[in-house]
Amino acid sequence: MASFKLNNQNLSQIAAKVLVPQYNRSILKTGIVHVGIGGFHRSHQAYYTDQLLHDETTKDWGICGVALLDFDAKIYNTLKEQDGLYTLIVKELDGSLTKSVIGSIVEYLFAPEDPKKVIEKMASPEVKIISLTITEGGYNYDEATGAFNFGNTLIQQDLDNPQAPKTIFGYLTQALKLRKERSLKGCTIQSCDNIQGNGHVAKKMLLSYVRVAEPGLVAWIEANVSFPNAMVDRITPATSALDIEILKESSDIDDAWPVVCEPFKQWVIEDDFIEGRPAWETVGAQFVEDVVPYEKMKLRLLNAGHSVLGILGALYGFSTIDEAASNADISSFLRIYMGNEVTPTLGGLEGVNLKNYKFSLIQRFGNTYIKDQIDRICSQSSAKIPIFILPVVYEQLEKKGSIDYAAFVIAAFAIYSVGVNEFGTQLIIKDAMEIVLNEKAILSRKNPEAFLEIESIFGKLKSNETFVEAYIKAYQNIVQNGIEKSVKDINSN
Ligand code: CS2
Repeated sequence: MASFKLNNQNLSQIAAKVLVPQYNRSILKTGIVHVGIGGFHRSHQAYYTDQLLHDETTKDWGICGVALLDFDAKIYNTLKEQDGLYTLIVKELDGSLTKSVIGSIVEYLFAPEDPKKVIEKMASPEVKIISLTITEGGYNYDEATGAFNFGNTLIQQDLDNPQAPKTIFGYLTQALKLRKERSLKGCTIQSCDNIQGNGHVAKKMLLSYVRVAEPGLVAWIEANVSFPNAMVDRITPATSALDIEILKESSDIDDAWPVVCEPFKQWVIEDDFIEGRPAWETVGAQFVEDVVPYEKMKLRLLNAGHSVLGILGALYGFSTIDEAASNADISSFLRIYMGNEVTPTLGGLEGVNLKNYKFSLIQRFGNTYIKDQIDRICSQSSAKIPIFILPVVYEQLEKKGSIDYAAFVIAAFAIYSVGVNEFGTQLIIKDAMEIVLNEKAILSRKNPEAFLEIESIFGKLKSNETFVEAYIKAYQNIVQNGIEKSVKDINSN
């Protein structure tokens, strides 16, 4: 049987096989502009919003998806050809697939093609929320000092050409300026990235930029724009060619870019939306007063857990997270790291059972159907490690707690950054700091401390004797005895 290209016209045929939007997409207002329409946005916020739009009374919260970077042309073109529609494929724990067509993205823009259009859309009175998944690195701060990085050439270009911005900061500044000039209301800027205090960071970075670019706008932003913090969670690996093929074979849907994800999802949000918000709580999101403990729990256990599995897994020669998680030694390492080093830093979580959370993580990491790519997890580690792992190191050093497992992971990352493991497998270093990581990793073969000299990642850690001692011990153990034996060794200490 022929397959149907996913688009509005074919939706009624597709509905015979798969759940499709049961609401009238053509009457929706665009209340949200979302920047960064990769897999995670589409398995998470766009999914929650799609669920909500099934309630007939909700008509104000369609999403306009913005592709910000040249690199995002493919996803933009796909959404354009498919009228904003895409299939979400949930890989259940028993291997079955739950598929649905998601309809909440009703408009899509490609910023490099028409920056003005994006600025106008962000300034449109019906838009109440500008949400972001721009990755950890997208917030443009120096990991060690927390300061906005004006050295970034794109930022300099935005300061020189405010009307044709390239970065999120240039876009937001122009859009908010228009809102102010036109005496329109403000809006909410909602970060959906894995950063501790993501709303606070978004605000701090935007204001740092605006203070230089448009100083007269600072007070208006402070009074008219809110920046809620949130914890976001749903494991969303990169879509493979096989996923696309299986969807076509099993459901006759020809979708150029479906999204695959795990069944679990969580969204804990601070209720601080200055111009109103969708009732996401009716479809499972939690609104809380203080999201900090939830963020810490997720970043330090799930995201750090991913980095541990990814970095160690790569040195073992694995290519997916479930392979690493099912190795008994790596899995014990992870449990001990979570129990002895992370858990002591997680106070103040009323009503959350940490033991159950950690147990469920081990299950989620082990889901053999997800096949989350180790390459995906290890990519941009220079931005992830300072958020996921180092805060635990600093807190533990302060209270004289254990840091040996964290130091081991950093040593493993130094060895990873050479670009090849002890079995001769090439490792892909996809990182904004790729060159410096590789240079320091090579120097570390003679002097392991060289890696810790990357101050924009490790700050002053190289002068902490306790940490350096644990790091060197781990580094030498891995190099001399191999990754497998050294993981066994540390686990048995
Ligand atoms: C991952 C996250 O990027 C990473 O390293 O840990 O993408 C993770 O899968 C998501 O945050 C899950 O919510």
